Amino acid sequence: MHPLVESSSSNKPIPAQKPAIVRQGEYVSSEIENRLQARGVTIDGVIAVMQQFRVETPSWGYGDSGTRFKVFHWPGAASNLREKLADAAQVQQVTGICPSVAIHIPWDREDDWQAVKEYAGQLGLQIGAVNPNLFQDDVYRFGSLCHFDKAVRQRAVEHVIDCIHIAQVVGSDVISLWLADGTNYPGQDDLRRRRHRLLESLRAIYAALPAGVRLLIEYKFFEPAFYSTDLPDWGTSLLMAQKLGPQAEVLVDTGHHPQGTNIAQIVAQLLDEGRLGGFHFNDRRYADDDLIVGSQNPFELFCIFNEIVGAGAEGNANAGRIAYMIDQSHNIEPKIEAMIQSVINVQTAYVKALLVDRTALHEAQEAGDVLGAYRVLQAAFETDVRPLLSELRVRQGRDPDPVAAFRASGYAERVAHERTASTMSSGYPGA
Ligand code: RM4
Ligand code: MN
Ligand code: MN
Repeated sequence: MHPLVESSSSNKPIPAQKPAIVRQGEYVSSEIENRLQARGVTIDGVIAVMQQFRVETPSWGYGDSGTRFKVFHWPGAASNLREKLADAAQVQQVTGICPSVAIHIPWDREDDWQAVKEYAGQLGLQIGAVNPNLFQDDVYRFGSLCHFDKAVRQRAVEHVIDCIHIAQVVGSDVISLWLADGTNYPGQDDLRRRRHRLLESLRAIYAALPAGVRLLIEYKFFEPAFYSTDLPDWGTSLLMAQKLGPQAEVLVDTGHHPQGTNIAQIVAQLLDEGRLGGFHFNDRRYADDDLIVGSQNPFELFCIFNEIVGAGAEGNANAGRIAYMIDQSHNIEPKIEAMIQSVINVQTAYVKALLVDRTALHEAQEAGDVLGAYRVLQAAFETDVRPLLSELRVRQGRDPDPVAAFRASGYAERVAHERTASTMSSGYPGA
């Protein structure tokens, strides 16, 4: 017998009646509620924590982008910063947790940053992380901050300092640094010398950081360089950050690791060192493809949040100041909807991590109950949190289904019609 079907001891025929239909959402939310209540946690408490959660979206995720083989044009895709901000405002409108937008310079080059700040403000947005491009100019053929030519290094440092100035005007407190620097062949350059140049360049940048502005150092194990990459892993980024000072931290791009890497463990180590600056969320199956975060491996994303929530519960200060950012370039999917879905996936992983019974987990761990501990995580991960997230949105006066709300708004059709005349490029190479 199905466990949810009550057994009847009587042999009397069951009178024909309409079956009591319990809406799935009601059933699951009451199950969550019961489970939380047993631990003295309320739905209101979880929702209050969720209301503080913010995810930053990237300007470059709204423009045309693609692979090195082809950039497919999406009708109405944003082709300048104002359009990207207008699209980001749609994501904020339906999710309520995305009030800031990361920018890439010079993809998002503008003359009047004060005006950009005001325009963003009118849309209910602010500018978030400023990302300097150090890979598109011809002079960067052999690198930027690690280049053997001091003049090139100097130029790259100056570009980052320009970005620091932009950040100050737009009111951003994050500079997010990713380098394409590396070599393609053994012997092409001296690896230790490159490291010394990197440190020297980073020191010049760090010296220009105003108080309160953080420098996030991103790593990626390969691409575009194929023999050596100057910032290939979290350990190298952490070493650099530690040499620079407390305003330098590590940025974890979830798509930038070799297959099989345990990202949750990296996150745990960085939290413990107090140097987890932020995330670039995306997913990938093979190499870095900037797929929708959580689309390929939602359990990995959950495990990452489990480390953060666990550290936060123990008073780890770093857990409370992490910049959660999406870094995706949408190729074949509708860009705004893909961004909304990404935000939902991040939110889902986070709320599931909030549902982990930490006391039970700790007890199982200390008792050597391997399976019991795993089952505590599994119980949270397998919880259908959609009703909880719907409840959160409804309490904020939003539609419970952000993708459906966006589709119903008619925005995509409107911009596809209005923006067709645009000839400007989004800034993405090839677009
Ligand atoms: C890299 C990395 C950086 C992004 C560049 C353009 O793969 O993820 O964050 O800014 O792409
Ligand atoms: Mn990234
Ligand atoms: Mn990337």
